[in-house]
Amino acid sequence: MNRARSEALFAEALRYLPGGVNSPVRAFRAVGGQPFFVDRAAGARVWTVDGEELLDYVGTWGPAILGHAHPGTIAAVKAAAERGTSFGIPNPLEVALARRLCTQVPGVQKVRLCNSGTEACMAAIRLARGFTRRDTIVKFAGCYHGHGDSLLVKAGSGALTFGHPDSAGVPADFARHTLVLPFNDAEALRAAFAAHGPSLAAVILELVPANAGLYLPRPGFLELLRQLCTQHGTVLIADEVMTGFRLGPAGAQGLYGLTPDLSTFGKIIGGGLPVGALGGRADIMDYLAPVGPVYQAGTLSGNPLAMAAGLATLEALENARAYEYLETLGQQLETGLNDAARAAGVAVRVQRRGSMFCAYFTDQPVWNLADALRADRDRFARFFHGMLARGIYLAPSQFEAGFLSTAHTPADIERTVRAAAEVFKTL
Ligand code: KE4
Repeated sequence: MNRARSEALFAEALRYLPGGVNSPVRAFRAVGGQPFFVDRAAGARVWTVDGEELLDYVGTWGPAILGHAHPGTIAAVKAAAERGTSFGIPNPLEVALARRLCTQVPGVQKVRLCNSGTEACMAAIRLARGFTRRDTIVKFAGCYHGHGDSLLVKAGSGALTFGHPDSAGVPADFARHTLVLPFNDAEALRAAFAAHGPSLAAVILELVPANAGLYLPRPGFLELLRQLCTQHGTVLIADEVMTGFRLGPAGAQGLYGLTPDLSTFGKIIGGGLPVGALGGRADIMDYLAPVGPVYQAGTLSGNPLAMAAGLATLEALENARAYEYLETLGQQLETGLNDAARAAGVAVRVQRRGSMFCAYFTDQPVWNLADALRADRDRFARFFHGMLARGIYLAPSQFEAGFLSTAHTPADIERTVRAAAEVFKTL
């Protein structure tokens, strides 16, 4: 495929943007080669500036659950834009989206809207610390909660030692307030609460971790976490930026029957426009300024365009049998890929929840980051490029999830499985 236009654009981008991108994963560093540039997108497809049509399983990293340029979303954004693009004044659309989030997610009594998942997770940590007057937080290795300093922390040397910065520029003093545990490790969780329970402000997690591929909570793990947080007065924060309204009308917490104290959202609730949200127990949320002492603010928070796009998306999800359809497509893709890999004699495990999936190049189940790191990244990279050459765009990293939309069809899945069967034979 001749990607001369993308290559020229990337050369120019490198002059003005670090790595030529505005978010690292887009640079294809994990799979090699250069990124293509998109011209437009519609439904389950994107078209590159070189005229290539690609079947898209990234879906702008989650927001495009209805497919790209969904007519209802576009119409809503156009109508809102005619009335002004930003006010910085309370507007009816932000109340409407807040009402919908509080209505659809039982544990959410109040929300604060912001402009990214990172903002929402940063604010959730600050709010939990302000509410409990404690400093220490717990996160799990492999879970990503945006690029806030307290959360760019990797595990310390021992399972119970405090974290170290996972990025340059994060002071060690910040990281030492973060304890990083292995996901799905009940003993480590019990030990952490036994050792630090009274000083733990919050535990934050993805209920279905999908930033190291995709793995699932072991039976009982979430229930244990809920019980320990309640017992110690620790705020349980469910980061549903990716899973919120992706895995069901009440997100992953609805699926697993978990009631967190706070939840964060993003992606789908903005219909592809910049958005984030923090929500949960009213007694905690009312610690936020201007009511309480925990400061959080944003020029574009509650922006009418993002609100209109998010409302249109959530309304479309509510009126269609969307989640049943997405589950059917997901089963077809998971079965098809696993069967094709087995037939080719290639060690691949497709792990999935609903319309989120990951093809790990390993023959062992993946329950945490350590398991995920055993996957064969080089083989994944060759698979990625083999599929791209066949017009199928997967997430450009073994440690990302793929996303289905209601715009994908069973014929798209059949085509994808046929292409994978060909590529598996070349690996
Ligand atoms: P944003 O700040 O990117 O809106 O959200 C951060 C975030 C928080 N929590 C979870 C569970 C997330 O998945 C994310 C962002 N997800 C990545 C995909 N792995 C966004 C893609 C990117 O960083 O370019």
